[in-house]
Amino acid sequence: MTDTLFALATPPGRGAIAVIRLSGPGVGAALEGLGAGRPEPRRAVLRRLRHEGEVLDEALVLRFVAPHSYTGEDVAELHLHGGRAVVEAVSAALLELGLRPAEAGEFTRRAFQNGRMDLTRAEAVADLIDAETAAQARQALGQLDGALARTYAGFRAGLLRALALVEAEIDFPDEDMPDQLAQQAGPELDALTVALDAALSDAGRGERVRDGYRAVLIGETNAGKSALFNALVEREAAIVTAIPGTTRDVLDAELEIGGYRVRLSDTAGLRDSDDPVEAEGVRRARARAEAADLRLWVRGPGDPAGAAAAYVRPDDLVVFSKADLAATAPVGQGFSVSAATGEGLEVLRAALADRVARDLAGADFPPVTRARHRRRLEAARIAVLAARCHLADAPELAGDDLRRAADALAAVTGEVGVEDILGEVFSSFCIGK
Ligand SMILES: Nc1nc2c(ncn2[C@@H]2O[C@H](COP(=O)(O)OP(=O)(O)O)[C@@H](O)[C@H]2O)c(=O)[nH]1
Ligand SMILES: [Mg+2]
Repeated sequence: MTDTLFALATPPGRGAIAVIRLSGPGVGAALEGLGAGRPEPRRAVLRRLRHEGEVLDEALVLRFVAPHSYTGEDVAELHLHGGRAVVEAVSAALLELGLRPAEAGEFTRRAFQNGRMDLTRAEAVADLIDAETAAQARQALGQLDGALARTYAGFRAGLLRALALVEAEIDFPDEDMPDQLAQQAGPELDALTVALDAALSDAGRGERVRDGYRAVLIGETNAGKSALFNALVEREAAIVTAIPGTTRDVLDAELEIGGYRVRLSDTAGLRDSDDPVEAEGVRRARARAEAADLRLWVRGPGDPAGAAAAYVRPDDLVVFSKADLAATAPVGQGFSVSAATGEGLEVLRAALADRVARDLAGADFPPVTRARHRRRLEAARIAVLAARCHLADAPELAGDDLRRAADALAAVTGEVGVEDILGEVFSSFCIGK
């Protein structure tokens, strides 16, 4: 039998209100045990909560009756006065009444298990709670609304139509229409491949919105990268000295630019070094330059094109640093900035915001927000391509391929293969959700 859970749903510590949430078959009994009776569902009522003769708090009590609740079970919310002592006392009373403290994500996990939401919506709940920028929240809300689940359901519907044709062919192989199957199921699979490609080729847009867009500063030693990094992140995060090779480790900082989350990295100047520590720093700098979504090539006055040039792509930003020192205007396209005086920084920030918005803003598909989704989409795509090859000559194999593809997509929303993915999905939740 399922047990009954409780958890503090609001942040721990002192506050105006603290909400403890209860879920499970024992909620009604627990409310009675606290002297709150069984309030009418969905009506906020003020109740004096007591335990063993002691008054614990005067609280607003809200009751939901299964299945019409967040978890699909009986649920209650106790809106307490937000002091530690009150929360402790009520928690202790609930423990004595036989309730169990919830683990991270357990409420939402029950909501999923009771069919209140699919896995993509459960993940959207976690993303919305974690959202720090407007774009992250927008994306999570879109996913919560079921946009992702509907897209994947559409893919699956196409697969099942193709599968029905294949199975008809297997069941009635002697019908005298040799090419019919390939003719009918072929276009369906081709359309599906195009759709899966489009969903996959969004260049990690959804993951970037969620986890941060990766921008990296690269250039020669002493180009002024660390000084610019500090100016952009508005604190003395990196050490700046006149000694070439000061920066070794990659330094990361999170920025919010134009409503998007950006992870900016400062790196070691790219040069060959006999110092094994610096050489390792340069190796890491090169790896980051390769992997980033955008490189800012920082060039000091008179810096040669140097090693960084090899990593710069046509769309990257070129930044001419130390504008306060430069005797003559730099040659070529780029942004002139001075970390020392702040000159040009706003223009550079605006250009960065434009770039991030251009790379991350809308596309036709609801974005793939997690590596978990991407892996399944890729598996589905491979299986569909295999089915396409087998369609004409080996319908049994094509049928197997299509079932594999359908299962891969169903795993995204949690309709099959559920047990092994639940831990992956719910481990990142906070307690009380
Ligand atoms: N005048 C001036 N000096 C700068 C500016 N930015 C950096 N520097 C100096 O250039 C040197 C190297 O700077 P740093 O940021 O450590 O370069 P990095 O090796 O590319 O990280 C230091 O002596 C800084 O004080 C700037 O905007 N103006
Ligand atoms: Mg540096």
